[in-house]
Amino acid sequence: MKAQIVTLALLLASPSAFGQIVVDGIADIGYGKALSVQNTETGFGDANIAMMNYANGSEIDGVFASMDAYRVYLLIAGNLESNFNKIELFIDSIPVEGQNRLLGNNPDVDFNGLNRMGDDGTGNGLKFDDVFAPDWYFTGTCGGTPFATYCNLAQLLTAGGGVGGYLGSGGAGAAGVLTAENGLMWTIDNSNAAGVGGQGSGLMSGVGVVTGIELSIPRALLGHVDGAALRICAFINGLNHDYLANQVAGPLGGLGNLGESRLVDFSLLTGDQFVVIDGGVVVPPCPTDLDGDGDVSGGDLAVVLGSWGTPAADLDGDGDTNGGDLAVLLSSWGPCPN
Ligand SMILES: [Ca+2]
Ligand SMILES: [Ca+2]
Ligand SMILES: [Ca+2]
Ligand SMILES: [Ca+2]
Repeated sequence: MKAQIVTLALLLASPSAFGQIVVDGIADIGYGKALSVQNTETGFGDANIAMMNYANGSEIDGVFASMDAYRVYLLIAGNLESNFNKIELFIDSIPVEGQNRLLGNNPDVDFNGLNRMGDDGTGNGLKFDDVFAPDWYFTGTCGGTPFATYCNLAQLLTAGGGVGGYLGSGGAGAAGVLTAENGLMWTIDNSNAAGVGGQGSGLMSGVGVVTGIELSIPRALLGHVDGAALRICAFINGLNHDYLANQVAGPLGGLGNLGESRLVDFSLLTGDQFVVIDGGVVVPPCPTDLDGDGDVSGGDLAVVLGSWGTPAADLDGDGDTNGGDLAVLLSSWGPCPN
């Protein structure tokens, strides 16, 4: 038994041994291959400094995503320039509801930056592809000395008027993870110096980049239920949320920067400017079988105890391993269902 625990402790040194994802700004094995790869040179500067906490350009080289019973994980590979440019994420997590075209009466977050993209009263407003109607908006930014990140989250109700607010400040890499009160976690590793170049338009591949912006968001927060589609549209925007870069996921096929935010219409641009995270199989058959031996027993208990206070055996999605995870484990004690 003692030797078994030592072996488990060694395994825990590498949480990805369980396919688990660690929020640190680096793509984990658990993500599998990228859902989307950039195909367009960035119009917002090619980052070439290779520092984790500073970048001199912005690019989205690819999108990795994964989901478990409690959380959705995202790794937006690339860079976010440390000049307070924005990463904008729109999340379509609830069928039928949401805003295909951004209204002008959404929550005032990040100096009213969300509404800067919305309808100014003349019937415009950033429009997404036809099937995409996001229900949530996340925006992140970074810069300053010392380096810091800031982020906001807002609801996108079908008729507007939802709630939203500032989530807090963080830093870079694993040490800089922001864990908000609502359970959302994010950080950035800005060390990429590869990916697409800075020609401003034209084709180039972002394949191979595995560092960037990483988030973990509780599915309950997003109102996402098993089997529902989960779609994400991500793009880079200017300082005041008023000028879109050409760095979009899915990509633009060589186009230049898109410019004025509230005039952008993704439904008129070739391809899907969103990625789809498979909502079909999200609950593993036996999520508490942490050591994979087919039942929930002492070995799994050892994993939970050995991970105490870390995210390594986070079963209830609150970002660490503690009494809640122990309760989840004990409630499923015994053989895994077939
Ligand atoms: Ca990671
Ligand atoms: Ca929706
Ligand atoms: Ca690059
Ligand atoms: Ca399109």
